[in-house]
Amino acid sequence: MATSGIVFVGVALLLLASANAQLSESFYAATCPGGVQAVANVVTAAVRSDRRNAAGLLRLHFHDCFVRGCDGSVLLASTPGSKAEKDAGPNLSLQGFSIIDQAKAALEKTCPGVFSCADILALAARDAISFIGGPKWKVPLGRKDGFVSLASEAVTNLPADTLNYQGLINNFAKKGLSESDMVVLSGAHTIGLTHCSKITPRLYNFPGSSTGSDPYLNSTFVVAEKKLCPKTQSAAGNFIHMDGTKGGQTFDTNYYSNVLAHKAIFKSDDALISTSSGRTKVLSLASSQSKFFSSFAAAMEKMGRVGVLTGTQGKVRTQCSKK
Ligand code: HEM
Ligand SMILES: *[C@@H]1O[C@H](CO)[C@@H](O)[C@H](O)[C@H]1NC(C)=O
Ligand SMILES: CC(=O)N[C@H]1CO[C@H](CO)[C@@H](O)[C@@H]1O
Repeated sequence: MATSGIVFVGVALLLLASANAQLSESFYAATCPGGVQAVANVVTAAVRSDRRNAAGLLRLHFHDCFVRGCDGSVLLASTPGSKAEKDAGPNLSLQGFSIIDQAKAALEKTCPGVFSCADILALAARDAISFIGGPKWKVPLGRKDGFVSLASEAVTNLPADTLNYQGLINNFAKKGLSESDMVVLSGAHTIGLTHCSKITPRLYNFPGSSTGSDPYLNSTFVVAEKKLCPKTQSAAGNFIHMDGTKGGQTFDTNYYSNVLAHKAIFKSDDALISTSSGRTKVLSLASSQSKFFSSFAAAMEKMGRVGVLTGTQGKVRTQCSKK
């Protein structure tokens, strides 16, 4: 029993290692030479016309990789009787599907049936972030697309914004990502939007608070967020920047400064400085943009390898939303 378990783990590790070895930056050099550039063209045009798209594309790749690996399954539409990842609670606010569809349509014209949706997602995140002045990372290619997309798996695999430090570590560890990767990748929240409903419970009627707001939060920040998110029911769906002190337009270390100043939105952001290990990492990232950029680039390349399908393990979809 124990021996077969060890053999099984050994074989699984070998399979993982060989899947990794099969990804390569030049994967499409012969089969779709202009493909990588074609994706970049579509993505940069979309981000130039609306900078918000950068956040949408980055989050799309993250959600893809955390549910069944980076296999494009986040793009699949629900089918009768089966609710897909994109229709799960945590995913309802995902953005950028139409940009991926546009890139895919361009690729299907020049090299039909060759370029996977999972690879488009990985490239799109990289191209979008580098276009807005963030770091640029390598994107080895050759991912295949999966066939399965289940809303229930999105709920169980994506980290909840209520997790504490150990909960976040455990969630990332299930994807083979380290504590450091987790702290570094959380820095993605330097851009992008969230809903007022995510912070209003901390602004009004906070349990046990004499002022009504969460005493952990900086009081100047509370005043500013209350203006953006009034107590009314209708304001719950209003959008606010996750980086509420610098406008959330630039990819920089300001997320970590917010966390240190108690000006971040989620409990999971606060959690990063709730242990001495996390606090040390946050202080270091907050103090050096070049350190943040190089660490983020390395962690994104690592995230892009999570659970990838290669070779005959999956297929290349011709339409990213359809099996
Ligand atoms: C550490 C655990 C994480 C938690 C708990 C978390 C949670 C969230 C939540 C709750 C939102 C707002 C959703 C909404 O209001 O509709 C959000 C947005 C976002 N997240 Fe995360 N996230 C995490 C990690 C990541 C990672 C690793 C990345 C990318 C590498 C990422 C990228 C983003 C981006 C870019 C947005 C904004 C999307 C937009 O503006 O359209 N997040 N996240
Ligand atoms: C809260 O933030 C303001 C600036 O926005 C700062 O002046 C103040 O010192 C902060 N409060 C605390 C308790 O750190
Ligand atoms: C807009 C929306 O439906 N948001 C949901 C996102 O997911 C969380 C659970 O992770 C729900 O509580 C929100 O209602």
